[in-house]
Amino acid sequence: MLFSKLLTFVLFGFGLTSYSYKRFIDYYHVDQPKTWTDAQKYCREKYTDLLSIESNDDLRLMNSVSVPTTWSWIGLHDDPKSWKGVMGKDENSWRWSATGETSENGFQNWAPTEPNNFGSNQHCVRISPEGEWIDRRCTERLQFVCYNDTNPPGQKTYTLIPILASWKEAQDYCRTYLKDLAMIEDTEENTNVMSLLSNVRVWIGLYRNPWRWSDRSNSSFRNWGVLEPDNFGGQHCVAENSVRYWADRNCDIKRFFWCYKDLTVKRIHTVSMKFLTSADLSDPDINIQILQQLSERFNISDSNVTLKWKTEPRKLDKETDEPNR
Ligand SMILES: [Ca+2]
Ligand SMILES: [Ca+2]
Repeated sequence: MLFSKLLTFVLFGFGLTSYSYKRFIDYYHVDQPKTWTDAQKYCREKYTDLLSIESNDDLRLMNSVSVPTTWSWIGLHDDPKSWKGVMGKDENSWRWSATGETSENGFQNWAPTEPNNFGSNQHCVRISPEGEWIDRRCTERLQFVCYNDTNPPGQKTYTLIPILASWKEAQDYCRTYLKDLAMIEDTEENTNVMSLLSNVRVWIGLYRNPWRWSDRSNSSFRNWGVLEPDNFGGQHCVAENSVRYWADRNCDIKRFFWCYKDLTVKRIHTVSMKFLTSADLSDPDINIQILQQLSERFNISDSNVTLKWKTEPRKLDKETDEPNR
C-alpha cells in the first residue's frame, strides 16, 4: 500500500491592534513649600509627576481646583546641567544643525561664563574672532559660516558668507547652497573656521530647544506672563500664578506646586483576520514580507496601530492512507 503524506492546511491568523489614548488626569495643588526638584520627587512618589499643561482646557480645569494666590511650580524647566558649559545629551542640550544631534565626542569651546542664556532667549551660537562660542538671540543678524564635506569627501570645508542674517535664515541659505551651517567637532575644525574671520562674529550651526516638561510631554503649549521668561538671576524653573500666567523662577526657592495623576485608559482594539496561503509560513522572511504587504494594502502608517502575527496552535500533519489507484 502506498502512503502519501497530505499536509493539512494550516491557518494562521494575524491581529490588527490599535491603541488609542486620551489624556485624563487629576490635578493636585500641594500646599507644602518645596524646591522645584523636591516638588518633582514628591509628585513622582505620590502621584504621576509635576503637572504638564498642554492646552487651555488644562488651565480651565486648574481653575476648578481651589488654590491660594501664590506662585506654584509646574513641570516645565530648562535644566542647566543639560547645556551650561557642556554639550549634553538631553532634549534641551546643544545640537548641530546638520545632524540634529550633539557631537559624538562632545567637543566644545565655550567662552568663559558662556553659554548663559541671558534674558532666557539665547538658543543659537555664534563664534568670536578668537574662536570662542557664545549663545545669542537667534534673531540677531550676523554673517555666518557654512560647510560642505564632499570635496574632499568626508572632510569639512568652511565658507564665510558675508550677508547679515538671522540664525534660521543663515541655516536656510547654507542648506540651499552648501551642506549646512558650520559643524565643528574638534580643535582643528574650530581653528579652520576662526581663520576665515577678520574681526567678525558669525553664526555656526549650534542651537538648542529650550524648556522641557518633567514628564517628557512634547507639548509646546506656553502661557508666559508679560516679559517672561527672562532668566533673571539664573531662573530655570517655571511657576504659574493664580491667573494661570507663567514665569521662570529660581529653582531653589521653596514654593507650593502642582502635581497630576494620570488616569489615562489605554484602550486596545483587536481585529483578527484569517486567510489561506500556500506560502511557507515557517519562513520568518516570508512572514515579514506578508506583514509589509498587508500594511501597504491597509495603508497602516498610524503609530498607534500595529500589525502582528498571532500564531495559533498548529494542527497536526495527518498521515492519510490514500487509495492506491
Ligand atoms: Ca550668552
Ligand atoms: Ca523670570
